[in-house]
Amino acid sequence: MQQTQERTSAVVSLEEQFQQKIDSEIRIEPKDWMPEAYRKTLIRQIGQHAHSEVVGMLPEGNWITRAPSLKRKAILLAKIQDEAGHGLYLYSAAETLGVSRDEMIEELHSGKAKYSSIFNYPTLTWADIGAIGWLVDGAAILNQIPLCRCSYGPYARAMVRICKEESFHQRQGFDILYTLAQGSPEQRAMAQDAINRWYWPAVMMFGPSDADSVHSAQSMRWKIKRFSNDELRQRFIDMIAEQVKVLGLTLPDPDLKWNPERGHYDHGPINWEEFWNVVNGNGPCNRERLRARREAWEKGAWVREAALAYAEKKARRAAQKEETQAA
Ligand code: FAQ
Repeated sequence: MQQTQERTSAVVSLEEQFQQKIDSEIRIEPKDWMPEAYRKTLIRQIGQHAHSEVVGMLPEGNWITRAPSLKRKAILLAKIQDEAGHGLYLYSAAETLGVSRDEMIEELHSGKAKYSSIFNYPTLTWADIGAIGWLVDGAAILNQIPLCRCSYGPYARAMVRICKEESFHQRQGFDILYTLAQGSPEQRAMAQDAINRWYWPAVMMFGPSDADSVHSAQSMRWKIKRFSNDELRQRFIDMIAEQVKVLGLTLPDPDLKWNPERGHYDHGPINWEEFWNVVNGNGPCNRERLRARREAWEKGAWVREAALAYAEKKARRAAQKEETQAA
């Protein structure tokens, strides 16, 4: 009995020490003690973030062969490759928490792990590539800059480079829309239509409202998240409401209005039914996206096998060489 009590108080004090480190802005590193729930929350969030980067390549990949010029094609290819890189940094960051990449990928393919709702919408025209860059990368940056100060070291460090690349992505998206907005009436209409379709899904990317966000309070205590979903969403709306004026286009929200008392834009109601429908697998492209990822995984099996065989052969040769030298 006394032993159990001693063990319990030892655990409590470990938790207290852990929280003190967080409160003093000391980073948590992979070998440090951490509560199991902290580890699980990070695996969930970083894993979902990595999956979002990788699934996020699909809607844009749809336009590589149809980009309107060689220059646009080269830029789009570079952007999509950046997203693949972001996925890799993030899978590596999650692996430091004791989960394997294969386990995470299996969870994505089985539908157990989520990825961002935004990537379940189709890219119907070239202007959608501009809207993704401007709105989706714009939302991603606002959400990710505070993650550079996340309490978990490997995640925070991965986010620094990711954020630098995301700001180039947003600029290229804005540039596509700006060019279209200055073009023919048809091009301008195409840009407006893309904004009309992508604006609300981008607003929803920040997750459920604070009242419905199950993880926010604890994640903020642990300084994984620094701001709530609604705070970041409001920043996004304030930013986009100003930038759209430069494009000379509009946002599809008749209730959008500057509120001088709040110092923010007021906005219309968010369609949460649509959000949960998409999150729960019933958006316009959920099935198509998962099918594409599973197929890519199966088709890439020979590459993984070849890389493994090569690594094993190399290790065997190195061992043989060592034996010969020792003899
Ligand atoms: N979609 O309690 P909360 C990008 C889920 S990267 C789907 O508020 P939390 C780059 C949530 O997981 C975009 N599910 O959760 C790019 C939870 O479910 P669970 C991705 C969502 O974690 C650009 C439940 O709802 N960015 O765009 C969504 O505290 C262009 C309750 O929610 C990140 O992942 C959603 N939108 O806050 C690539 C950033 N929102 O797990 C290519 C890191 C919520 O209990 C092209 N993640 N859920 O089953 C985060 O900051 C947070 O995880 C939030 C959600 C803010 C997304």
